[in-house]
Amino acid sequence: MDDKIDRIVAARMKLMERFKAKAHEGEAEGSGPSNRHGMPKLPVGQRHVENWPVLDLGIHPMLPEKRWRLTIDGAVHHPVTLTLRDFMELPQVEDTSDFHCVTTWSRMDLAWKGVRLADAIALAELNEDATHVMLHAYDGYTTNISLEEALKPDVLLAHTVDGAPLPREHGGPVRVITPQLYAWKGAKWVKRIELMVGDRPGFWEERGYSMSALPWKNDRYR
Ligand SMILES: Nc1nc2c(c(=O)[nH]1)N[C@H]1C(S)=C(S)[C@@H](COP(=O)(O)O)O[C@H]1N2
Ligand SMILES: [Mo]
Repeated sequence: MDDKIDRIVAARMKLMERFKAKAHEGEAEGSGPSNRHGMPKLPVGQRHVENWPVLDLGIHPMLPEKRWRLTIDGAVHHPVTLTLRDFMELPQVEDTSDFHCVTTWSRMDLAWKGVRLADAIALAELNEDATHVMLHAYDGYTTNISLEEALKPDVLLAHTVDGAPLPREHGGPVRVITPQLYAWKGAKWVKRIELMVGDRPGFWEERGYSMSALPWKNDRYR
């Protein structure tokens, strides 16, 4: 199993070195018509895919409803742990958004249903000095997001996509999506939302990926 992760990491590091070897001076934004935020629908350095690739560390945890829990803790006044039933009773929203992977594919117009990450965080009443969020997942994955990005209304804890329950390989029963950041910031099989005072790198960020991950700035690595 560790061998498999090592191979995945090595492939990603090779991609990172290739990207860094090229000049990206002055590059920004992207191409095509604008999205709803006034940014080009296809960010710089990305290409469209019609399929939806599965990208992760090769571990797809089995999470029966009985075992699934979501904890919101860290720099909060009231840490909470939700069952799947508690979670499904939170306000539900629907939103169609795009998905940009740092390995250069973009999958457009996925129709999501779920709970706003902002609403889940509000349940725990975050401390005034909280600045970042660490997402922890059931496969051991972690990723960090600034609170400003995490609270955007299209950042969802998603359980449904294109009208069907989110498949296990895409992070079901519940994953995070971050349509305005590269998709590695959206933890599949999310387990814990840790509010932080200050920033700290997650799995890929420790290995050289960007802390901020802004697709329209070609902000992939650091
Ligand atoms: N738990 C977990 N979440 C994860 C990952 C992972 O390895 N584990 N990979 C990230 C990466 S790099 C991408 S591009 C997207 C891929 O989501 P998909 O497999 O549904 O396309 O999930 C992100 N979230
Ligand atoms: Mo990715």
